[in-house]
Amino acid sequence: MTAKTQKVYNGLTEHVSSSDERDRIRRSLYRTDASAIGSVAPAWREHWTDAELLQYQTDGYLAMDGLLTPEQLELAKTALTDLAWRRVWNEHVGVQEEPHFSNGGTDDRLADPELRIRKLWLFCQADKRLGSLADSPRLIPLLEQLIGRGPRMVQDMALLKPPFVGAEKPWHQDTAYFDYTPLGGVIGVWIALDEATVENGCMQVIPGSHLDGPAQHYHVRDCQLPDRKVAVERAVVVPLKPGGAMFFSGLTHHGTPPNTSADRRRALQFHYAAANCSKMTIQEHGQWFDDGGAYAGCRDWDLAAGMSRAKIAI
Ligand SMILES: O=C(O)CCC(=O)C(=O)O
Repeated sequence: MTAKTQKVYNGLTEHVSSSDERDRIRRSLYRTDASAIGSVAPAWREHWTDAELLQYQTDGYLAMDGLLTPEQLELAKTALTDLAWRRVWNEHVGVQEEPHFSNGGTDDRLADPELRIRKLWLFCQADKRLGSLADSPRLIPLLEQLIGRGPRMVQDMALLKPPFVGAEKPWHQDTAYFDYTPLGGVIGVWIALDEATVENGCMQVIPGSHLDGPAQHYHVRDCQLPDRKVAVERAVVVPLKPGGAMFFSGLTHHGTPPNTSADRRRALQFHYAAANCSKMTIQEHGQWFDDGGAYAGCRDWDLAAGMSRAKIAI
């Protein structure tokens, strides 16, 4: 008898929702009403104000339009197209097709191969144009006000949520995926390259959720917070203009709804760890993300012998 090898979750969802499920997700797990719009500073400034810094502490996120200059914005979009067509590449770059397509789905409206990509990652070494955005002098001082001097970039990715078929990224905390401690030292910077709207799947966050600390994550449609634990009534949407950015704590609950619109929604996302952060083991991670002794984080690829994965009872 041959042993069945089980594919280990690698941080990429393969789930494809039916259109009914997409509708249910949009309606029941995300906000669409204008009363739930988060605040966004209207233009780039070198520093956050004291009031904004206080807001970051209480809400766990801050947003600002205009982080990228129009030139940087064009350069970022061109660089992603070059990656999508592998005109720029190295062996470390990762690419994930939108699960709709990798599971055999088709869509005649999306003939351009770039519109079939969900995610690219680890490209900053291969493409210095993108690398220079991650340590841009327009970004770093804003970041340092939030996590102190000398942050290290620990992840670079682009999320390209295609039109019509772009799947949800379910609600989660990024620290469920990272192995840096202290958890509060990890911060994400999500930069819109197209206008990010409620319709095409802009970021949604639960203000203040970072203050509750790490929460259990399970495999449902992705590694995520259980749907019934999402405080949708407290959620706010964070629409951004092209070049706008959201800075958010690695403990902030966030997600993006499916893209059912005709517009694509490209974004860059860089994560940084504060200078005092260090790596932790999977066992230490499992102490934060624990469900009665079973592992309830998202680092399945690290799971050690003897550790079991927590299962959700729906
Ligand atoms: O851009 C998106 O759709 C979601 C990004 C995100 O939250 C993540 O990759 O952790």
